[in-house]
Amino acid sequence: MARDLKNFLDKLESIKNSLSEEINKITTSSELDQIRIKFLGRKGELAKVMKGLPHLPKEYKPEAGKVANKIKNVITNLIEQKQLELEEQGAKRGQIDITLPGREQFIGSLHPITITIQEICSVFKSLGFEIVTGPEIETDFYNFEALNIPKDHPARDMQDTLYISENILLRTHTSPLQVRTMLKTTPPVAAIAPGKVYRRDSDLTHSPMFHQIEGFLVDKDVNMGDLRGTLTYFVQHIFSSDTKVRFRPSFFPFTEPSAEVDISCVICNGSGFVNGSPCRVCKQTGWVEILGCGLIDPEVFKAVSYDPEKYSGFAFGLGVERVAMLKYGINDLRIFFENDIRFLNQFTDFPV
Ligand code: 2NL
Repeated sequence: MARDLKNFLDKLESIKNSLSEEINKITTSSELDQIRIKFLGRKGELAKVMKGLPHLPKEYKPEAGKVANKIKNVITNLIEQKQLELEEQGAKRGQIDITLPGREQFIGSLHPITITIQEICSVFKSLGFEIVTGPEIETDFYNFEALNIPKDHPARDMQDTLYISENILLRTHTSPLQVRTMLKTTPPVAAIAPGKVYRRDSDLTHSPMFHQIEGFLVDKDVNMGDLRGTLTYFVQHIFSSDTKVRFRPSFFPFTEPSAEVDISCVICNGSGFVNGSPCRVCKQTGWVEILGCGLIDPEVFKAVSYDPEKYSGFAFGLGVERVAMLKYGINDLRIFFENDIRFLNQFTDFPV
Protein backbone atom coordinates (compact mmCIF):
# COMPACT_ATOMS: atom_id res chain seq x y z
CA MET A 1 0.00 0.00 0.00
CA ALA A 2 2.77 2.41 0.95
CA ARG A 3 3.96 1.88 -2.58
CA ASP A 4 0.90 3.70 -3.89
CA LEU A 5 1.84 6.76 -1.89
CA LYS A 6 5.48 6.60 -2.86
CA ASN A 7 4.50 6.22 -6.50
CA PHE A 8 2.25 9.30 -6.28
CA LEU A 9 4.93 11.40 -4.57
CA ASP A 10 7.57 10.26 -7.05
CA LYS A 11 5.42 11.43 -9.92
CA LEU A 12 5.02 14.85 -8.31
CA GLU A 13 8.75 15.08 -7.74
CA SER A 14 9.51 14.18 -11.32
CA ILE A 15 7.05 16.82 -12.59
CA LYS A 16 8.89 19.41 -10.55
CA ASN A 17 12.25 18.20 -11.85
CA SER A 18 11.27 18.25 -15.48
CA LEU A 19 9.76 21.74 -15.03
CA SER A 20 13.03 23.03 -13.53
CA GLU A 21 14.91 21.55 -16.43
CA GLU A 22 12.64 22.91 -19.15
CA ILE A 23 12.29 26.36 -17.63
CA ASN A 24 16.06 26.83 -17.70
CA LYS A 25 16.18 26.29 -21.44
CA ILE A 26 13.64 28.87 -22.56
CA THR A 27 14.19 32.52 -23.50
CA THR A 28 10.78 34.00 -24.40
CA SER A 29 7.46 34.63 -22.64
CA SER A 30 5.55 32.67 -25.26
CA GLU A 31 7.69 29.64 -24.42
CA LEU A 32 6.92 30.30 -20.77
CA ASP A 33 3.20 30.38 -21.58
CA GLN A 34 3.57 26.95 -23.18
CA ILE A 35 5.27 25.65 -20.06
CA ARG A 36 2.55 27.11 -17.85
CA ILE A 37 -0.09 25.28 -19.88
CA LYS A 38 1.91 22.07 -20.02
CA PHE A 39 2.39 21.86 -16.25
CA LEU A 40 -0.44 23.82 -14.60
CA GLY A 41 -3.12 23.69 -17.33
CA ARG A 42 -6.44 21.91 -16.93
CA LYS A 43 -5.07 18.92 -18.82
CA GLY A 44 -1.48 19.51 -17.72
CA GLU A 45 1.05 17.27 -16.00
CA LEU A 46 0.01 18.22 -12.49
CA ALA A 47 -3.69 17.73 -13.23
CA LYS A 48 -2.93 14.27 -14.66
CA VAL A 49 -1.20 13.15 -11.48
CA MET A 50 -3.91 14.71 -9.29
CA LYS A 51 -6.45 12.46 -10.96
CA GLY A 52 -4.82 9.61 -9.05
CA LEU A 53 -5.44 11.23 -5.64
CA PRO A 54 -9.02 9.97 -5.12
CA HIS A 55 -7.85 6.40 -5.81
CA LEU A 56 -5.22 6.41 -3.05
CA PRO A 57 -6.03 4.60 0.22
CA LYS A 58 -7.75 6.98 2.59
CA GLU A 59 -4.92 7.14 5.14
CA TYR A 60 -2.46 8.45 2.51
CA LYS A 61 -4.68 11.18 1.14
CA PRO A 62 -3.82 13.97 3.63
CA GLU A 63 -0.07 13.52 3.13
CA ALA A 64 -0.44 13.21 -0.65
CA GLY A 65 -2.66 16.33 -0.82
CA LYS A 66 -0.21 18.32 1.26
CA VAL A 67 2.78 17.45 -0.90
CA ALA A 68 0.79 18.07 -4.09
CA ASN A 69 -0.12 21.56 -2.88
CA LYS A 70 3.46 22.28 -2.01
CA ILE A 71 4.69 21.18 -5.41
CA LYS A 72 2.04 23.26 -7.09
CA ASN A 73 3.23 26.33 -5.16
CA VAL A 74 6.85 25.62 -6.02
CA ILE A 75 5.95 25.32 -9.72
CA THR A 76 3.87 28.51 -9.65
CA ASN A 77 6.71 30.39 -7.99
CA LEU A 78 9.30 29.13 -10.46
CA ILE A 79 7.12 30.26 -13.36
CA GLU A 80 6.49 33.67 -11.80
CA GLN A 81 10.16 34.15 -11.15
CA LYS A 82 11.00 33.26 -14.73
CA GLN A 83 8.33 35.71 -15.93
CA LEU A 84 9.98 38.55 -13.98
CA GLU A 85 13.40 37.53 -15.22
CA LEU A 86 12.23 37.56 -18.85
CA GLU A 87 10.54 40.94 -18.41
CA GLU A 88 13.69 42.39 -16.93
CA GLN A 89 15.84 41.06 -19.76
CA GLY A 90 13.33 42.37 -22.27
CA ALA A 91 13.45 45.85 -20.72
CA LYS A 92 17.23 45.84 -20.86
CA ARG A 93 17.18 44.97 -24.55
CA GLY A 94 14.59 47.68 -25.19
CA GLN A 95 11.87 45.20 -26.14
CA ILE A 96 9.37 46.70 -23.71
CA ASP A 97 7.60 49.84 -24.84
CA ILE A 98 7.89 52.09 -21.84
CA THR A 99 5.68 54.70 -23.51
CA LEU A 100 2.64 52.41 -23.12
CA PRO A 101 0.23 53.63 -20.44
CA GLY A 102 0.66 51.94 -17.04
CA ARG A 103 -1.92 49.78 -15.33
CA GLU A 104 -4.86 51.76 -14.03
CA GLN A 105 -4.64 52.54 -10.33
CA PHE A 106 -7.86 52.17 -8.39
CA ILE A 107 -8.16 54.93 -5.84
CA GLY A 108 -10.57 54.50 -2.97
CA SER A 109 -12.91 57.18 -1.70
CA LEU A 110 -14.24 58.34 1.64
CA HIS A 111 -17.60 56.90 2.66
CA PRO A 112 -20.40 59.51 2.42
CA ILE A 113 -20.95 59.12 6.19
CA THR A 114 -17.28 59.92 6.81
CA ILE A 115 -17.49 62.92 4.48
CA THR A 116 -20.58 64.19 6.31
CA ILE A 117 -18.96 63.75 9.75
CA GLN A 118 -15.85 65.62 8.58
CA GLU A 119 -17.90 68.48 7.15
CA ILE A 120 -20.06 68.86 10.26
CA CYS A 121 -17.01 68.73 12.53
CA SER A 122 -15.18 71.33 10.48
CA VAL A 123 -18.12 73.76 10.73
CA PHE A 124 -18.08 73.47 14.53
CA LYS A 125 -14.27 73.62 14.60
CA SER A 126 -14.53 76.98 12.86
CA LEU A 127 -16.63 78.14 15.84
CA GLY A 128 -13.99 76.99 18.34
CA PHE A 129 -15.46 73.60 19.35
CA GLU A 130 -12.95 70.81 20.03
CA ILE A 131 -13.53 67.30 18.67
CA VAL A 132 -13.73 64.52 21.26
CA THR A 133 -13.89 60.74 20.77
CA GLY A 134 -14.02 57.75 23.11
CA PRO A 135 -15.13 54.16 23.75
CA GLU A 136 -18.09 52.50 22.02
CA ILE A 137 -18.42 50.12 24.98
CA GLU A 138 -19.67 52.15 27.90
CA THR A 139 -20.95 51.82 31.44
CA ASP A 140 -24.45 52.49 32.66
CA PHE A 141 -23.17 55.60 34.44
CA TYR A 142 -21.83 57.45 31.37
CA ASN A 143 -24.61 56.32 29.02
CA PHE A 144 -27.63 56.77 31.31
CA GLU A 145 -27.09 57.68 34.95
CA ALA A 146 -25.11 60.90 34.45
CA LEU A 147 -27.60 61.99 31.80
CA ASN A 148 -30.54 61.97 34.20
CA ILE A 149 -32.11 58.98 32.45
CA PRO A 150 -33.98 57.24 35.27
CA LYS A 151 -33.75 53.49 35.97
CA ASP A 152 -37.29 52.87 34.68
CA HIS A 153 -36.82 54.87 31.44
CA PRO A 154 -37.77 52.87 28.31
CA ALA A 155 -34.37 53.62 26.71
CA ARG A 156 -32.78 51.44 29.40
CA ASP A 157 -34.96 48.51 28.40
CA MET A 158 -33.26 45.39 27.03
CA GLN A 159 -35.55 45.94 24.02
CA ASP A 160 -33.71 49.12 23.01
CA THR A 161 -30.18 48.81 24.34
CA LEU A 162 -27.51 46.22 23.51
CA TYR A 163 -26.18 45.12 26.91
CA ILE A 164 -22.90 43.27 27.39
CA SER A 165 -23.53 42.74 31.09
CA GLU A 166 -25.79 44.37 33.66
CA ASN A 167 -23.57 47.43 33.87
CA ILE A 168 -21.79 47.42 30.49
CA LEU A 169 -23.39 48.22 27.16
CA LEU A 170 -22.84 49.50 23.62
CA ARG A 171 -23.37 53.26 23.80
CA THR A 172 -26.81 54.26 22.51
CA HIS A 173 -25.75 57.88 21.84
CA THR A 174 -22.50 59.88 21.92
CA SER A 175 -23.51 61.79 25.07
CA PRO A 176 -21.13 59.67 27.22
CA LEU A 177 -18.27 61.45 25.41
CA GLN A 178 -19.63 64.75 26.59
CA VAL A 179 -20.01 63.52 30.15
CA ARG A 180 -16.39 62.33 30.03
CA THR A 181 -15.28 65.71 28.63
CA MET A 182 -17.14 67.66 31.33
CA LEU A 183 -15.60 65.49 34.05
CA LYS A 184 -12.12 66.29 32.67
CA THR A 185 -12.60 70.05 32.09
CA THR A 186 -13.76 73.17 33.87
CA PRO A 187 -15.88 75.65 31.91
CA PRO A 188 -15.78 77.41 29.56
CA VAL A 189 -15.82 74.34 27.33
CA ALA A 190 -17.25 73.58 23.89
CA ALA A 191 -16.90 70.18 22.27
CA ILE A 192 -18.31 68.12 19.46
CA ALA A 193 -18.57 64.33 19.77
CA PRO A 194 -18.94 62.22 16.61
CA GLY A 195 -19.11 58.42 16.55
CA LYS A 196 -20.86 55.10 16.06
CA VAL A 197 -23.81 54.30 18.29
CA TYR A 198 -25.84 51.11 18.72
CA ARG A 199 -29.52 50.35 19.23
CA ARG A 200 -31.45 47.11 19.28
CA ASP A 201 -33.34 48.02 16.16
CA SER A 202 -33.14 46.86 12.54
CA ASP A 203 -35.61 47.51 9.74
CA LEU A 204 -36.07 49.63 6.62
CA THR A 205 -35.35 52.89 8.43
CA HIS A 206 -33.23 51.68 11.39
CA SER A 207 -29.76 50.18 11.44
CA PRO A 208 -28.43 48.55 14.65
CA MET A 209 -25.27 50.67 14.18
CA PHE A 210 -25.48 54.24 13.03
CA HIS A 211 -23.63 57.53 13.53
CA GLN A 212 -24.38 60.45 15.75
CA ILE A 213 -22.87 63.80 16.40
CA GLU A 214 -23.56 65.61 19.63
CA GLY A 215 -22.23 68.95 20.70
CA PHE A 216 -22.31 71.02 23.86
CA LEU A 217 -21.12 74.31 25.23
CA VAL A 218 -20.91 75.37 28.89
CA ASP A 219 -20.05 78.83 30.15
CA LYS A 220 -21.56 81.59 32.26
CA ASP A 221 -24.90 82.92 30.93
CA VAL A 222 -25.45 80.57 27.98
CA ASN A 223 -29.03 80.79 26.69
CA MET A 224 -31.43 79.55 24.01
CA GLY A 225 -30.44 82.49 21.79
CA ASP A 226 -26.84 81.24 21.73
CA LEU A 227 -28.13 77.79 20.83
CA ARG A 228 -30.32 79.10 18.05
CA GLY A 229 -27.52 81.23 16.61
CA THR A 230 -25.05 78.35 16.71
CA LEU A 231 -27.43 75.88 15.06
CA THR A 232 -28.48 78.40 12.39
CA TYR A 233 -24.81 78.98 11.51
CA PHE A 234 -24.33 75.21 11.37
CA VAL A 235 -27.25 74.35 9.04
CA GLN A 236 -26.52 77.31 6.76
CA HIS A 237 -22.93 76.04 6.31
CA ILE A 238 -23.92 72.40 5.76
CA PHE A 239 -26.91 73.02 3.47
CA SER A 240 -27.33 76.47 1.92
CA SER A 241 -26.99 79.98 3.29
CA ASP A 242 -30.74 80.62 2.96
CA THR A 243 -31.76 77.55 5.01
CA LYS A 244 -34.38 78.54 7.60
CA VAL A 245 -34.60 77.16 11.13
CA ARG A 246 -37.55 76.61 13.46
CA PHE A 247 -37.66 75.28 17.03
CA ARG A 248 -40.51 73.08 18.31
CA PRO A 249 -40.84 72.37 22.04
CA SER A 250 -39.87 68.81 22.98
CA PHE A 251 -38.56 66.74 25.87
CA PHE A 252 -35.27 65.01 26.69
CA PRO A 253 -34.27 63.88 30.20
CA PHE A 254 -30.90 65.66 29.83
CA THR A 255 -32.07 69.09 28.67
CA GLU A 256 -34.58 71.65 29.95
CA PRO A 257 -36.07 73.33 28.05
CA SER A 258 -35.75 70.98 25.06
CA ALA A 259 -36.53 71.51 21.40
CA GLU A 260 -36.61 69.70 18.12
CA VAL A 261 -35.21 71.67 15.23
CA ASP A 262 -36.62 71.72 11.71
CA ILE A 263 -34.97 73.27 8.68
CA SER A 264 -36.69 74.47 5.53
CA CYS A 265 -36.81 71.43 3.23
CA VAL A 266 -33.52 71.19 1.32
CA ILE A 267 -35.21 69.27 -1.51
CA CYS A 268 -38.11 71.63 -2.34
CA ASN A 269 -36.66 74.77 -0.73
CA GLY A 270 -39.61 74.89 1.67
CA SER A 271 -42.16 75.21 -1.12
CA GLY A 272 -43.64 71.71 -0.72
CA PHE A 273 -43.32 71.02 -4.45
CA VAL A 274 -40.58 69.72 -6.77
CA ASN A 275 -41.28 70.48 -10.47
CA GLY A 276 -44.98 70.67 -9.70
CA SER A 277 -45.15 67.33 -7.80
CA PRO A 278 -45.63 67.11 -4.03
CA CYS A 279 -42.27 66.90 -2.20
CA ARG A 280 -41.83 63.39 -0.77
CA VAL A 281 -39.06 64.37 1.65
CA CYS A 282 -41.05 66.95 3.68
CA LYS A 283 -44.46 65.56 2.72
CA GLN A 284 -45.42 69.03 1.53
CA THR A 285 -44.87 70.63 4.94
CA GLY A 286 -41.84 72.59 3.71
CA TRP A 287 -39.90 71.54 6.85
CA VAL A 288 -37.73 68.55 7.80
CA GLU A 289 -36.57 67.59 11.29
CA ILE A 290 -32.81 67.69 11.63
CA LEU A 291 -31.83 67.56 15.31
CA GLY A 292 -32.78 67.69 18.98
CA CYS A 293 -31.37 70.14 21.48
CA GLY A 294 -31.85 72.13 24.64
CA LEU A 295 -30.25 73.74 27.68
CA ILE A 296 -28.35 71.18 29.74
CA ASP A 297 -30.41 69.97 32.70
CA PRO A 298 -29.03 70.98 36.15
CA GLU A 299 -29.15 67.25 37.09
CA VAL A 300 -26.48 66.55 34.43
CA PHE A 301 -24.33 69.37 35.85
CA LYS A 302 -24.62 67.81 39.31
CA ALA A 303 -23.43 64.43 37.98
CA VAL A 304 -20.23 66.05 36.62
CA SER A 305 -19.78 68.44 39.59
CA TYR A 306 -20.50 71.64 37.68
CA ASP A 307 -22.30 74.29 39.76
CA PRO A 308 -25.68 74.86 38.06
CA GLU A 309 -25.95 78.24 39.81
CA LYS A 310 -22.72 79.40 38.21
CA TYR A 311 -22.89 77.83 34.77
CA SER A 312 -25.38 77.09 32.04
CA GLY A 313 -24.97 75.37 28.71
CA PHE A 314 -26.60 74.02 25.61
CA ALA A 315 -26.38 70.61 23.95
CA PHE A 316 -27.68 69.05 20.77
CA GLY A 317 -27.63 65.72 18.99
CA LEU A 318 -28.17 64.68 15.40
CA GLY A 319 -28.14 61.54 13.29
CA VAL A 320 -25.41 61.61 10.63
CA GLU A 321 -27.20 59.21 8.24
CA ARG A 322 -30.19 61.55 8.20
CA VAL A 323 -28.05 64.58 7.38
CA ALA A 324 -26.20 62.62 4.66
CA MET A 325 -29.52 61.49 3.13
CA LEU A 326 -30.73 65.09 2.93
CA LYS A 327 -27.37 66.35 1.67
CA TYR A 328 -27.06 63.78 -1.12
CA GLY A 329 -30.77 63.19 -1.85
CA ILE A 330 -30.69 59.54 -0.73
CA ASN A 331 -34.01 57.92 0.16
CA ASP A 332 -32.87 54.52 1.47
CA LEU A 333 -30.82 54.25 4.67
CA ARG A 334 -29.63 50.70 3.89
CA ILE A 335 -27.43 51.78 1.00
CA PHE A 336 -24.91 53.27 3.48
CA PHE A 337 -24.19 49.81 4.90
CA GLU A 338 -24.16 47.68 1.75
CA ASN A 339 -20.66 48.65 0.56
CA ASP A 340 -21.86 48.59 -3.04
CA ILE A 341 -18.96 49.95 -5.08
CA ARG A 342 -21.37 51.48 -7.63
CA PHE A 343 -22.77 53.67 -4.85
CA LEU A 344 -19.50 54.43 -3.08
CA ASN A 345 -17.67 55.34 -6.30
CA GLN A 346 -19.93 58.34 -6.71
CA PHE A 347 -18.19 60.01 -3.78
CA THR A 348 -14.71 59.97 -5.30
CA ASP A 349 -12.98 62.59 -7.40
CA PHE A 350 -11.69 59.72 -9.54
CA PRO A 351 -14.66 57.52 -10.46
CA VAL A 352 -13.63 54.10 -11.81
C1 2NL B 1 -31.53 63.79 19.16
C2 2NL B 1 -31.41 64.56 20.40
C3 2NL B 1 -29.87 65.43 21.97
C4 2NL B 1 -28.38 66.04 23.71
C5 2NL B 1 -28.70 65.25 22.65
C6 2NL B 1 -26.85 66.12 25.63
C7 2NL B 1 -25.65 65.67 26.14
C8 2NL B 1 -25.31 66.02 27.40
C9 2NL B 1 -26.11 66.82 28.17
C10 2NL B 1 -27.26 67.25 27.61
CL1 2NL B 1 -23.86 65.44 28.09
N1 2NL B 1 -27.63 66.90 26.37
N2 2NL B 1 -27.20 65.79 24.38
C11 2NL B 1 -29.24 67.05 24.09
C12 2NL B 1 -30.43 67.23 23.41
C13 2NL B 1 -30.75 66.42 22.33
O1 2NL B 1 -30.12 64.59 20.92
O2 2NL B 1 -32.56 63.74 18.59
N3 2NL B 1 -30.45 63.19 18.69
C14 2NL B 1 -30.44 62.40 17.49
